[in-house]
Amino acid sequence: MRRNELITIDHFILDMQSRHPEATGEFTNLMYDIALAAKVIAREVSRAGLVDILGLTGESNIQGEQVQKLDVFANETMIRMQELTGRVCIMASEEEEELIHADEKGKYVLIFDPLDGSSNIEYNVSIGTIFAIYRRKTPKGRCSLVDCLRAGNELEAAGYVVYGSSTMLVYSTGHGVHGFTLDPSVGEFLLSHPDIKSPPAKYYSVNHAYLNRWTRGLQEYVGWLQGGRDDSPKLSERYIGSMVADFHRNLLAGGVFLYPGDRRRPQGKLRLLYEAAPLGFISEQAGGYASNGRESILDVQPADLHQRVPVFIGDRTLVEKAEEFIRTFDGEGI
Ligand code: FDP
Repeated sequence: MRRNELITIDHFILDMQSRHPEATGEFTNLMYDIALAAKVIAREVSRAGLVDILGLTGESNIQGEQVQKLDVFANETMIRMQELTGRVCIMASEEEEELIHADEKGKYVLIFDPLDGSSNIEYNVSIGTIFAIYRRKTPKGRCSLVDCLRAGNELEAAGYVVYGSSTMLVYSTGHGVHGFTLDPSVGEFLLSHPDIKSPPAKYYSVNHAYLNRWTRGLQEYVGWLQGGRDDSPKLSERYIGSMVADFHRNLLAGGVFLYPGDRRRPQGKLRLLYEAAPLGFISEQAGGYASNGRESILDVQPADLHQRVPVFIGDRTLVEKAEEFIRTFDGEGI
């Protein structure tokens, strides 16, 4: 990027496409559609706090439109932006029990979490959208569950949008990770973070409230992160409680995010297809690593659409260290 050069996400994606002569432009258009959906959701997120002031908590707003909860709005926006374009054959959303069939001729499979961190929506705390794109597996006709139950190492692209102090879209097609910041005055995502590589870790992020339910290995590991041994990295802690926001901060500032399994929930809380695999893909592209504590998250073959998985993601050395602690104390309870 030349100094002071403004590169919109559309130009950037088109430029990437021109490096692949075999590309038909369909993927490019799919990415445009996602960026557009992100802008629409960002607009609504930025107005969320006004709902009470303007008295829009009833059935309809001043334009006579139905007022929707933000997570429902985000989900419908993602679906509406994709279902009629002919680019996507099937979709799966964290908000939907069932698959969403789109165009039989569509080449791509879109999996998304429309509004991650939803418990933070009401409090003006950062939230996000996560997306994963696979190529269809079924050669032709209607796509089905087999097109969606895919390991992260089959991803064509993945990304997320964080609605924070500004809105950022970050994505990767397997050729580095690139970040774009929304300039609301012109309504464009502008390239602000080309080729992101995570710096050495400063932070660890985990919900300490569950400490008493953790296994011995996990307790020892977190103690090590904090500075319990001579070789400890002595990190500071940051935990927002929106995975996208926690992940994003650690990606840029350096760090590791954990949502492990525990005695009550051995598989943790986070979803493999909607959260762990796409962010794992981004992390690896930025020089990090994502594990379930035993193996790469990208190698986990989902058996169920809404499957959960323990997550250790971010700085490679620190995630590998988590695997080491878990192996060392394997079988030891609390
Ligand atoms: P939320 O329930 O608010 O939607 O995906 C679920 C998630 O948020 C993640 O974004 C977040 O990291 C995690 O749950 C927070 O869970 P805890 O409250 O258990 O820490």
